[in-house]
Amino acid sequence: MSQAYWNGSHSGGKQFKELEKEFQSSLSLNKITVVRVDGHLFSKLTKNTCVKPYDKHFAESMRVASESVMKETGAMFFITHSDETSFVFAPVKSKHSLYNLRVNKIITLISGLMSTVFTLKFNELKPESIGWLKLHPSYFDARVFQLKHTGSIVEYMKWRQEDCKRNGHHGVAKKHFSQKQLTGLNAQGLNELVCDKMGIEYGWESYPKDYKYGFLQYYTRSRVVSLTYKTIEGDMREFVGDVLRRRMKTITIDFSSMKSFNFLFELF
Ligand SMILES: Nc1nc2c(ncn2[C@@H]2O[C@H](COP(=O)(O)OP(=O)(O)OP(=O)(O)O)[C@@H](O)[C@H]2O)c(=O)[nH]1
Ligand SMILES: [Mg+2]
Repeated sequence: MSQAYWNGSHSGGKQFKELEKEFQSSLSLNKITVVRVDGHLFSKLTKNTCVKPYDKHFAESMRVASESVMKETGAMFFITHSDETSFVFAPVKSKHSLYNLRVNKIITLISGLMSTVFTLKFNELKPESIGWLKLHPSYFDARVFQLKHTGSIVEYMKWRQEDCKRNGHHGVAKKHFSQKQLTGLNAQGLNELVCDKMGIEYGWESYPKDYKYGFLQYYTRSRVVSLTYKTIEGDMREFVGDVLRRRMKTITIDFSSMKSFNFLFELF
């Protein structure tokens, strides 16, 4: 019979906890928090399982996974395009919120949840992808940072949308032009190629707005909400009235042509 090894207190435990602490950090109070997740090596996943350059099932899987993270974590809203989503959290008031503000917890739990829900949804919408997924599990990286001012959020979202447009142009261009023809083209060159030089049928305008601009999903609050903004379709839409319960809304905004961001600040 083997000798019992447990003596009630492991003297090494304290030492290992100290080692763990070396790589632990916490977020600050009273700042806006942004967590961005991005699919790890999703070029391979999409190349082998998705319609090019835009696959509505892939986009829906991203939306559903992002929504589940928003519900679980209490993020105020998220923006998403391609294989990435940015979650925006209101200034943190208590150190007991958002996984006690522990960076390791935040990025691992959010990327874990995103990966699980994305895989389930993707497999449900594209059952034929199961063979690929079993050999190459799909999962996300995550990073977190904080901002002092609400204005910086707008700048951040504009930046991500530029990325969305550039990737979108590239995706459309790749479908119609050889790599040789695209070599050396910068973002502006790609933009001109896709928006000006191609027929309307195959051109930029014919692609879904989610692909071209990404989209934003948020909760309306249980108070009077008055939002006015220019939609991608060009019309002014207004939501005014008492909203008695939290409702999820999905909208698409062209940040580059947007004049007022008041509705975003209403969310804070
Ligand atoms: N076919 C297809 N590809 C898509 C779609 N959405 C995103 N992608 C692809 O997803 C990839 C995302 O690019 P990145 O995140 O830069 O590259 P990655 O391979 O994920 O690499 P890392 O993020 O660095 O791990 C690009 O290759 C896009 O073309 C889609 O709807 N259809
Ligand atoms: Mg990626």
